[in-house]
Amino acid sequence: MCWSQRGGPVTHVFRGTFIHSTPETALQVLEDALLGVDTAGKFFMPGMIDTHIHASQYSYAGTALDMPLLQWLNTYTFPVESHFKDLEFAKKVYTQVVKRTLRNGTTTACYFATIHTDASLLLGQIANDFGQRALVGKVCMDRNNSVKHYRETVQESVDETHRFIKELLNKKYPLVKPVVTPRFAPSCTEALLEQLGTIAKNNNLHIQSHISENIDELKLVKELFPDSETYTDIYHKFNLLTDKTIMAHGCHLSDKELTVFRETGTSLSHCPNSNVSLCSGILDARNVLNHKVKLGLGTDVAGGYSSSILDAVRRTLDASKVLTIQNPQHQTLTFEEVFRLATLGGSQALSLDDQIGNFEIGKDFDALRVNVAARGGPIDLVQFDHLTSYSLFPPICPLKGDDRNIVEVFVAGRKVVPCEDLA
Ligand code: XAN
Repeated sequence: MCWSQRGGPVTHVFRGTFIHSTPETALQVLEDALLGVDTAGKFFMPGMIDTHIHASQYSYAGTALDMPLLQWLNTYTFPVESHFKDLEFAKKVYTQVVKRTLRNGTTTACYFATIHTDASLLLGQIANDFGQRALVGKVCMDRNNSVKHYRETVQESVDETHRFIKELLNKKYPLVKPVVTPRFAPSCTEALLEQLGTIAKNNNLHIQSHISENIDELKLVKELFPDSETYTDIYHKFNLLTDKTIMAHGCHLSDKELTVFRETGTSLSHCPNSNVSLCSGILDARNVLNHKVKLGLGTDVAGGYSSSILDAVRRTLDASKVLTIQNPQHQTLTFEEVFRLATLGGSQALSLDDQIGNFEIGKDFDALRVNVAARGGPIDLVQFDHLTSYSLFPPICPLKGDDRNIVEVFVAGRKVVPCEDLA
């Protein structure tokens, strides 16, 4: 740690040529110099990674949380998602969600779109235009008895998935990739799951889906797939569990299933806001980590009502503390562990940790510049005057701060917040 002459730590170091005047020299040129700046209350942290978010559900985030998962899907989600065949509507919502999540410090997002290929391609284009790193999934589902016009045949789903992958890759967006997206086992027949496993394998693509979120869902899965011993076995059987697979929720996975996750390199997205908002369950994240399963955080908009990973950090701590209240032997997650889940953990969960997740040499500069005492922000100066250690700044911001404290956002070295409104 370097300290400035005024006693505060040097929090910014700029490298380059500096030109100034001194009492002795009218113009002093300092070539290839390092300038340390003492800006108390400001720091850089890695960009946050949302490992599970439904871009199409952003349109009703913060409403409609009065039902458990299966009824919620049938009543709200499927009718809303069916509207995304309208590209104007899709453009409006996808522009909002990309702008908002970037503003919230999400430098990488793993998105579910809808079954509509052109609207899903549009989401990829919008993420690229605004400079967000993104995995984008065209949703696949050939089973839906409640909203019959919102489903595909196996052949349509397979053909459109091929088209989606081909057209998105042809765009050559540097930071946007396609992800094979079977919605979840209850929405897909075995025939479709099998084909999607093959497509992902042949194209070496990421895969995303949901698993073991809610008890009624588990019962439905048993009815629909009577030959599979566990929920995990269904995906495993069709080659959908790989080291590029991310499964959301997993609240009710057994230790045996978590072992399959570890063996296959499959990761989990912890979505604590959604898990509580839809009364689905509480993931024991400590147990997941003990099983050495890769774990990241997800907002799961709109089962989760917040599109901020800072919210997911808080909810993850709360969920862990609830488990400790229920069982004092439970080893509560620490703030530091949860901070890691929001950043490096997310990058590992998406198998992007060779590129992002922290400031190790060789990685891309996906970063947030944070100002604890941002003017008009939620943290009062008087509080942080009481702090004696600069090491307390990082915790206070994720726990009390919000987007007002995130003054700049960089993705792959490009400043994307503040940004020109491209819409
Ligand atoms: N399972 C789901 N869970 C969830 O939280 N949101 C969804 O859209 C969904 N689809 C299947």
